[in-house]
Amino acid sequence: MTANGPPEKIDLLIYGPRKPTIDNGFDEGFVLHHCEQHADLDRLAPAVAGKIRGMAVTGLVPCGSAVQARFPELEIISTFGVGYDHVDTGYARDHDIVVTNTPDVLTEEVADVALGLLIATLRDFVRADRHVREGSWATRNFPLSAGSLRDRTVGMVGMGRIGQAIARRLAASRVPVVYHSRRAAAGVSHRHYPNLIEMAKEVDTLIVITPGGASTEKLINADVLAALGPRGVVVNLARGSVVDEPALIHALRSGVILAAGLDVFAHEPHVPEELRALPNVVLLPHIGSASVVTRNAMDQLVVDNVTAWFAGKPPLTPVPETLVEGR
Ligand code: 8YV
Repeated sequence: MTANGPPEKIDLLIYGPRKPTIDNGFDEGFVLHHCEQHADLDRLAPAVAGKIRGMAVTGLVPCGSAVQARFPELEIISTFGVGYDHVDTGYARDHDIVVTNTPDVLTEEVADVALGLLIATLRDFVRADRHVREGSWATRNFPLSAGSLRDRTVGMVGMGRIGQAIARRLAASRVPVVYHSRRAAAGVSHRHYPNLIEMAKEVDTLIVITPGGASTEKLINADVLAALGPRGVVVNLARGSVVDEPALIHALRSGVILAAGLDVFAHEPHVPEELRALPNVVLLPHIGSASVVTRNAMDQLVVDNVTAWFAGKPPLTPVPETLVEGR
């Protein structure tokens, strides 16, 4: 409350692509400022930057220490998406900035897409669709697919909430599942491999659903792909950074592995021409969570985290690195 007047409004920066669902989610207690891209931050007047207390990050825009340091009054970064490798949580923690993300509301959606992408890759759905559209079916049957889900063992790389939701779907499809992660996941009965190469040797399919960032950079490298072998299939819904993309392209081209289904890329939205030219890949434009219903739920959670914080309540979904009790 100001000395003699109405309550002071809270200045928020909406950083990333414009989203009406997020803008409209904030009531008149907030003043919204927008920067759609990193370069737009330079256009913010210093007087405005000095007042920003909250940031709603609406996409995978970089939010490192230099970005956060522009806003000395920043208290909360509420980012869209479950992954937050674009946010420097170490800097945030050291400067008492709470970071929130949008877990849970996208879990089942992304798991659905993982299974769909795996089957589309194994059973050649994209080329089969083209076969029908081109009118080729009347003259020749579509060839039998080299791949099938029936004779596979899946090694999950990552067994968090989405990994477990994927594993449930695979179990329902009677596909054996094992997993690699740094530590065994609590309450998960699938076999845990602390060593990724050891797991890759034992399975023929990897589904990558581990957080991005420095600790998982190029985890899926040439050695892992070689261990997976010529029946190998890689499905990646995590971050492009987790896969050594040139090594993957080489492995797909030379028969080191069979095929890949990719929803994420190292330099998305740019996808290398070598990858786009390969027949044994299914390429999606990072749509794991991209349905109207799920994206609306994620937008709402971005808003709800900020609103809770400035109402003096604990944020709903803080990331573990910056866990706080409230203001
Ligand atoms: C979003 C994601 O597509 O949740 C994530 O980590 O990668 C996706 O759901 C991403 O946040 C893009 O804005």
